[in-house]
Amino acid sequence: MLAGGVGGSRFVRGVREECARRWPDGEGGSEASVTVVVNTGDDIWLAGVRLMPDFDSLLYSLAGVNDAERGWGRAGETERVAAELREWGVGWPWFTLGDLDLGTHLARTAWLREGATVSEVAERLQRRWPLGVRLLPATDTEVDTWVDVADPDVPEGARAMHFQEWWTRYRAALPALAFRQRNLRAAQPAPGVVEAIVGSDVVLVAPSNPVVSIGTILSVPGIREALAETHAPVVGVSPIIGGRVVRGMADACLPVIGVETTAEAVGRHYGARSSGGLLDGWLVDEADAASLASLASLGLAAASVPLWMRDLGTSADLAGAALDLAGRARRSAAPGRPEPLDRPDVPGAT
Ligand code: FO1
Repeated sequence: MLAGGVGGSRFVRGVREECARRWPDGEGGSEASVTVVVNTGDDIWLAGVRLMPDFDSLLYSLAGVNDAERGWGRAGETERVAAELREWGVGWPWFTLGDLDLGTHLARTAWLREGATVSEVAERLQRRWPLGVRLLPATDTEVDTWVDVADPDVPEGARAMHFQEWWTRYRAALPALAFRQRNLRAAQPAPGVVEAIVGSDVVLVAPSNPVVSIGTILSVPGIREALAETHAPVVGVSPIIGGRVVRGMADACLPVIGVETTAEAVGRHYGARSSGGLLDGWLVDEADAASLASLASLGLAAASVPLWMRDLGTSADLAGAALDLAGRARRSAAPGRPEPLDRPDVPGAT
């Protein structure tokens, strides 16, 4: 799977649950093995420590120690150190580093300082809890996303700030001109990423931010190529329902790359693999069923199902619908081949 943090977590938990339903009794509750390629564009050095917000959101959520209400950080968090840091004027006053969460950042930073790579650190962090899935950072290179925002007070008319400042301080309300990932040219997929994509049976694209989460993963040189190469069907889930963002602020990001905030426009933006794009299948909400014919005409296997992930059950149902659509996409690519992933009915399928 390709995933960002907050939007990705629920879907990844749903996939883990659905795999345990379909292929029970393996390690971590299921015989299926799930690898998640995680966005690292939101990562940042702050107050002397390395933060990996999307990775941590997935880690905490899969471990069941996340703050589900806020969508980030640890449950039962306290903020004593954050209060001290504010007194010292270290870090950002609008950005809270919880005490338990800081433990993770300190451990990560210590290991990085000792010479471990980002993916080695990610592996060590995952050893603490039985997650049932493997999390891989998209790249070991620091590709932090920066945002160009219009600023009439500077001679250039624009200034750059880290994505986290734009997102948390300004709640994405400052008009963005462009998103740029640092060091992209030097970046390579982290060890295991290409192998996971090329060697998998199904690739799922989570309903995460198409620009700053999925877009960043795809911009790491080598990842798009792996997705083009894989024999697995690639199926995405729309993060937009009825013209509205499900979670997060993707509606502030999509216009920056000239994409409308609709499920159909995001599907078009990703494009059909048969014509050089990313996807074989695209899952939209029932509210967007009117776009199915037009999506099918692009060469996408498209289906509409309820996309709202209200709880683990609805998240698992959505994961099941994505796997079913993958089965359909695979069958149309290789007719007659037996399909182990299927359940008989995909409601709303065209
Ligand atoms: N989001 C906020 O809106 N305010 C915060 O103070 C904040 C702190 C924070 C600390 C660690 C961490 O891993 C994530 C944190 N987030 C915070 C969430 C994060 O900024 C974004 O939601 C994601 O990067 C976008 O997916």
